[in-house]
Order: sequence, then C-alpha cells, then structure tokens
Amino acid sequence: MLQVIRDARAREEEQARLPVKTHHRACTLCEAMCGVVIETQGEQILSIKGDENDPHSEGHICPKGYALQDLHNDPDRLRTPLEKVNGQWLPIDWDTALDKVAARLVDIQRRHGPDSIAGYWGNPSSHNLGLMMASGTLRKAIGTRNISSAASLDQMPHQLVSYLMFGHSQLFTIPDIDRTGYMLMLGANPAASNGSLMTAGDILKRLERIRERGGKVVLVDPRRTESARYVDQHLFIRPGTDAFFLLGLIRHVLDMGLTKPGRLRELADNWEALEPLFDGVSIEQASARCGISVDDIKRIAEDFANAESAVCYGRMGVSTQSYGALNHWLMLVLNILTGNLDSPGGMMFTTPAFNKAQSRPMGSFNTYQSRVRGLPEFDSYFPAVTLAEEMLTPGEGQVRGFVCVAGNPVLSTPNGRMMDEALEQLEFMVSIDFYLNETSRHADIILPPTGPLEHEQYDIVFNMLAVRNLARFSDPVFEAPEGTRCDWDIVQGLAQRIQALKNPDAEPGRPMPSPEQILDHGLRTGPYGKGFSEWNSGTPVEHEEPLSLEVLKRYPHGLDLGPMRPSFPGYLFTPDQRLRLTPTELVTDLGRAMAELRGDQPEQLMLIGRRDLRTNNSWMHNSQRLVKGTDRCALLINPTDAQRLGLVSGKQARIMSRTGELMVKVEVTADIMPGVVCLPHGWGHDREGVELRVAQSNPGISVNDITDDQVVDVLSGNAVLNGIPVSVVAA
Ligand SMILES: Nc1nc2c(c(=O)[nH]1)N[C@H]1C(S)=C(S)[C@@H](COP(=O)(O)OP(=O)(O)OC[C@H]3O[C@@H](n4cnc5c(=O)[nH]c(N)nc54)[C@H](O)[C@@H]3O)O[C@H]1N2
Ligand SMILES: Nc1nc2c(c(=O)[nH]1)N[C@H]1C(S)=C(S)[C@@H](COP(=O)(O)OP(=O)(O)OC[C@H]3O[C@@H](n4cnc5c(=O)[nH]c(N)nc54)[C@H](O)[C@@H]3O)O[C@H]1N2
Ligand code: SF4
Ligand SMILES: [Mo]
Repeated sequence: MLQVIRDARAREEEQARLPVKTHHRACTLCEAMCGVVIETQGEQILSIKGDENDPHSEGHICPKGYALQDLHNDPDRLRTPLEKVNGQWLPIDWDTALDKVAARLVDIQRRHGPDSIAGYWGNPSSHNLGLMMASGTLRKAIGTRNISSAASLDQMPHQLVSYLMFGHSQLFTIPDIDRTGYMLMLGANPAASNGSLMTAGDILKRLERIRERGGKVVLVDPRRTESARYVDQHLFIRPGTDAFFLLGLIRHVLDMGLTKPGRLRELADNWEALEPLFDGVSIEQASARCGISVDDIKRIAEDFANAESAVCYGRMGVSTQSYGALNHWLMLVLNILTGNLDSPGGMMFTTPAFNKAQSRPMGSFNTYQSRVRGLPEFDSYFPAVTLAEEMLTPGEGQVRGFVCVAGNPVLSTPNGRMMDEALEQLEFMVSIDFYLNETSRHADIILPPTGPLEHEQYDIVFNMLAVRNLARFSDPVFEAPEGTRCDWDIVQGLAQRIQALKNPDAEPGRPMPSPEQILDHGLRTGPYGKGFSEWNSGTPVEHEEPLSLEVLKRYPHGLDLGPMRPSFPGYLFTPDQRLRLTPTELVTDLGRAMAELRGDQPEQLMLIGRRDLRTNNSWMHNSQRLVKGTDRCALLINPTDAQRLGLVSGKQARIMSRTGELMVKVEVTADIMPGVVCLPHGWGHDREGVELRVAQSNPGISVNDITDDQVVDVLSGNAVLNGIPVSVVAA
C-alpha cells in the first residue's frame, strides 16, 4: 500500500517538473468555433480559457468549452476496440478488429446485396477534419444506397432549397448579422445553441450590437426562450405554422408595393410566375392559422421591407417541422423580394478558404427512393427516418448490417424505441465511437477514435457557415497515446480492407495524402490561393503570397479573411447560371400549405423541443460540470393548459403520442404558448448496457421515445421534431 502511494507521489513530482505548454485551438463542440487557450503539463490540462486574441470569438467561450477537459480525462471514454463475445465486451487489437468488421460487412453484402448494409454519419463528423476527409472513401467502399446522416434530423431542407434555387446542395445562406439593420429570427435559440448555420463567436454580443446601432431584432418562437432577452420583440407562433406567417408577410409586402429586388431582378428567372403564386393568400387566414395578429404581420412586413438592410433567418424550429423545405424557400423569397439576398446586411454566402465543395455544381434530389416508404434521396443520402424501417421490414433489400459513425441515433432519431429494436436484431453492427452509449451498446464491435484534443483540426464545415470569412488550423494538444487510432486512420483502414475484399485482384492504389496535405492543396487552389486580405486587426492588410497551410499556421489565433461578400453570379450553379425563383417541387408543396391555410385548426397539444447551454445533443452528459444542478428534462406547459389538465409544477405527468409514452416532471410556465408543451432531446441514459457513469446517475428521459418516425416534411423527408401531437394527463 505504502509503495502505491509512493509511486503515485513520484509520478506527481515527475509531472510537476515537466514544462507547462500553451496551446491555441478552436473548440469543436458546437458551431461557434470559439478560440480556446489550453495550458498543459505533461498529460494534464491545467487550464482552459477563451482566446482573447482570437479575432472572431475575442475571448468568449461557454461552459462547454471548459468541459473539453472532462471529455479528455473521462475514464469512461474508450481507448481500445471492444468486441461483444457472448454478451461480454472484450478488448481486441486494432488490426483484428478492422479485419473482422470488413469481413462481416462484405459477407453480408455478398449474401444479400449491396444495400443490405446501412451507414449513418452523426453530427460530430462535421466537427472532425480526419473524419470529414476519410468518410467519402468508406461510403464508396461500402457502396450502399442506405446511407443517412444527422443532416436529415436538422438542416437538410435548407440545403434542398439551395440545391433547387442555386443548383448547389452545399451552399448555405448565412445571415450577415454584423451589418444587418433588422433581423427576423424564426425557430432559433442562439442563447442556448450559440448560433447555428450562423457560426459566430459570441453570438449574443453580435445580436446586441444590432440594437446598439439602431437596428431591430424580432424573434418568433412558441416558447419565450433565453434568446428573447436579446430581442426587441418576441412573438409566440403555433408550432409548424411558420409557412403561414411567412405567406402573410409576403402577401403584405406585395400588397403595399414594397418589393425592391435590385440586382436580383436580373439574376433570377421567372419573376412573372412568382407573384401570382401568392394570389390566394389572405393575411387574416394566415394570422388565424399561426396565431400572430394581422397587425403584427403587417408591421413586421413593413419594417422588414423598409429597413436599410434586413434578414429573415430560421433554424431548427423551422427546418424540423412538416413544412421544413417550404419554410426555407418562403424565407428566401421574402429576402429576395426586399433585395436582401447576397447583399451586405442580408442573407449572404461565405467564401471559405477550403472551398472544394463550392467550385462546381453539386447535388441530387429524388433520383431514387427508399425501399419501404419511397422517401427521396437527397445528395445520395436517404432521410434518417428510413433507417429503422429498412432494418425491420423483411424482403429483398432488407438492411442486415449497420455502420454507425459518430452518431447516437437511438437518442437522436424520432421513435428511438423502434431504433433500439431495429439495431438489436441486426446480423452485425459496428460503431465508430468513443463511448459505450445507447446506440453503440447494440454493436458487435466498437472502434473508438482518439478524442478531439488528440488530433489536428481545421473546420471545413463551420468555416463555410461563418458570418465572416475565417480560417484556422489547430495542432493536436496531446500526442495520441500509444495504441490509439484517430478517426482518419480507422475509417481509412476499414475502407481499404473492404475494397481489398471486394476487389482482391485490384492493384494497390496510390496511398492517400494525409489530411494536412489535402488541406494544404485545397487552400492553395482555393479563393485565397493568389493572395489574401488579413483582417485580424480590423482593417485589411494585403498579402500577395498564396494562403497555404504553412501560412495559416502563422496565425495560431485564427485568420480573419474579412466580411462576407456578394457572390452572385459565381455562386449560381444552375445550368443557365440564374437564380431559380420558383422551383416546381416547392411550388407544388406550396399547394399543400394553401389547402391547409383554409382548413380547420387542429386542437391537440403540440410538443416542441429545446436545447440547453450546457448540453451537446446526446453526448456530453458524462461531464459532472455540465449536468450538475436542477433536472433539465421537465415538461414545460402553460398555466391555462396545466389548469385544464390538473397539472402542478414539480408533480409527474404522463405524456403520450402515437409511438410511446413517458413519465415527466411538470413545470408550469407562461413562457410557453398555450397549446404547446416542450421537452429537450439527448437524454435518457438509463437504457441497459450503457457505460457512462455520470450520465447514468442523472439519466433524464429521451423525447425521441415519443416523436414519430412516420411524420416527415412531405417534400424532403426530413424528420419532424417540432409540432408532434401529444396528450398529457396527471400521473
Ligand atoms: N427530438 C429531437 N431530436 C433531435 C434534435 C432535436 O432538436 N430534437 N436535434 C437533431 C440534431 S440538430 C442533430 S445534429 C442530431 C444529432 O444526432 P447524432 O449525431 O446522431 O447524435 P449526437 O448526440 O451528436 O451523438 C454523437 C455521437 O458521436 C460520438 N462522437 C463525438 N465526437 C466524436 C468523434 O470525434 N469521432 C467519433 N467517431 N465519434 C464521436 C459521441 O460519443 C456520440 O455517440 O440530433 C437530432 N435529434
Ligand atoms: N448548448 C447546445 N448548443 C447546441 C446544441 C446542443 O445540443 N446544445 N446542438 C447544436 C446543433 S446540432 C444544432 S443543429 C443547433 C441548433 O440551433 P438552434 O436552432 O438555434 O437551437 P434550438 O434550441 O434547437 O432552437 C430551435 C427553436 O425553435 C423553436 N421552435 C420549435 N418549434 C417551432 C416552430 O414550429 N416554429 C418556430 N418559429 N419555432 C419553433 C424552439 O422553441 C427553439 O427555441 O445547436 C447547436 N448548438
Ligand atoms: S460556444 Fe461553447 S461549445 Fe461552442 S465553440 Fe464556443 S466554447 Fe465551444
Ligand atoms: Mo444539429
């Protein structure tokens, strides 16, 4: 015993003699890309702070930034592959694990065809350079149509609209919040999310600055959220009815002759077809439907159109509802009619330094359909709601094996209990994930990658979504411990093995360049490859040398490449290089909304979601610092509904939907609209076999046990996570 204590003390003393190092990095936990300064000594993290010299985040970080150390030190984070043998998890070496996974997948495909394997890529894939760059090779090697990702639980409708209007599925319209004079925000809660499809360091400060310079911010949300404190006006809206609100706004802009599209008139096609589409809209009907008064609709339309610049922006609340794609189109129509697309202060596009995606036309929609429900492919992905049914429905083409990469679909896809059932009966499943969680517990083999501080990082995706043009490279903070592998190595290793099994006679291909080499090439051939303006000190400084990885590394706090700039016609990838105003698919879907506009108002309670500053979807609940405090899974309900149903704060209630039921604690609050109830997602860690000690001690409930995989945005097939009909009774 004494010896053990002496050894530990000796290790501590040795540790204390090691040099203290300072690392600059971007936090990869959410979209905001805050700069952090991490001080380490040996294997230990001494401190994490916001990087005050980061020109983008200026020292701001949120509580999750500090929790990077909990993730790094988490004793439950897996470091070696595990294989399930007779229900027991046993360690297995990397090469054996990868060989086995490749052999099982290829065997299933040989017996049952290529589509008998499904793949799912979760949200952290977008935050991980190696995973981003290697994933295409793995998808190609597997060669199945049954590929899904978290995009179809999220922003896919936004991308579909970009594809239909601009001819490119990877073009994101980003609100120019730093210059706008009026921001109309629908279904977003930046005070909790830190901003989404709007990467911005310290988003709340930027929102406040709009008002400081005399502008206005209006928020539309069925809940008076934390973000409501940062706006001039918050308006309740009935879940799922934003399309009607937007139709009302457009109608009034047209009625008052407030359109001023400016240069968009030449860039867009089919103007004469646009206005008549809204002929049948009555503002009174729109108002009755969405619950926002006629006066408010008219005033917002006028203020928006008359503002020097204005931007209508919508996020999860409008993407993941039954009119997801239509909403995004209508928001863009409003921006276009008022001249607020591709101009400062309106909806704009970033010019990312690594812009492989933006250099040629890209995308596809509905060129083939899913086997069971006939849902459309988008960009060669099926909506994630098809996964469970493709696994459970017998017949030719049934999915029997599953590759889950950085995802937790049991907690994140609607009808999670059905997902549990589907995964449990598979012939084979592999998870590339460092946690044994609700999803990976179903796997036969788990391949755990290194943690985010143990590999290099460049945010390919979020630099594309930023409110300024940014670039930043971060070296690993820690060397990857011996015997571990990063996502890049795992995914490449798996892809190569699958290819070798499928084509044993093929010549070995050229070795893949490393992520750093791919990045360097992309930077040199990208928009700053002939020189760049550096804005780190607020005013542009011209550099004639190409932006390369070596140059980028000279900016450890990140490189600011200036404000977003007008990008049309360069960013129009349609065959005739025009902005398509009235894509047939959207015009048809408008018909669905017009029919509903005149229909009866449904009476049922509607369930919506919420996020919390100290959560990150389903996977940061093993950090004590983030989960401590009050229970965050309460059911929010308005006092009038609570009274009618006999519900009291702090007491239990039963909430039921078509797919299931949950026992929840009630919280009565006027911050939620009458007729609406609200639960967060990403909780429910009490499922058997999970090995997340902190998370299990405070498990919460999974709202996706009662959301519905069968209810989707009719046009896109995207999941509906807001506006689920439910009933609630006192328990
Ligand atoms: N009801 C409801 N459901 C929702 C939402 C909602 O608002 N309401 N939101 C939806 C949205 S927007 C999203 S994006 C999805 C997210 O859905 P998912 O992406 O399926 O789930 P996450 O919770 O992000 O889980 C990520 C998984 O990746 C692992 N992981 C983390 N980092 C890495 C890494 O670097 N490499 C690897 N290999 N694995 C890693 C984690 O351990 C975790 O298991 O959830 C969706 N589901
Ligand atoms: N702290 C934290 N930050 C995160 C995440 C997290 O889990 N935790 N997840 C990250 C991810 S993956 C994403 S995609 C982003 C999401 O970022 P946001 O979209 O900004 O965040 P949400 O909290 O989902 O905000 C959606 C809002 O829509 C409202 N809403 C619900 N239904 C409707 C409706 O029918 N109409 C309207 N107008 N509003 C509605 C909800 O009340 C909610 O306030 O956040 C990212 N950042
Ligand atoms: S807001 Fe928080 S989680 Fe998001 S990047 Fe910044 S520190 Fe990380
Ligand atoms: Mo998301």
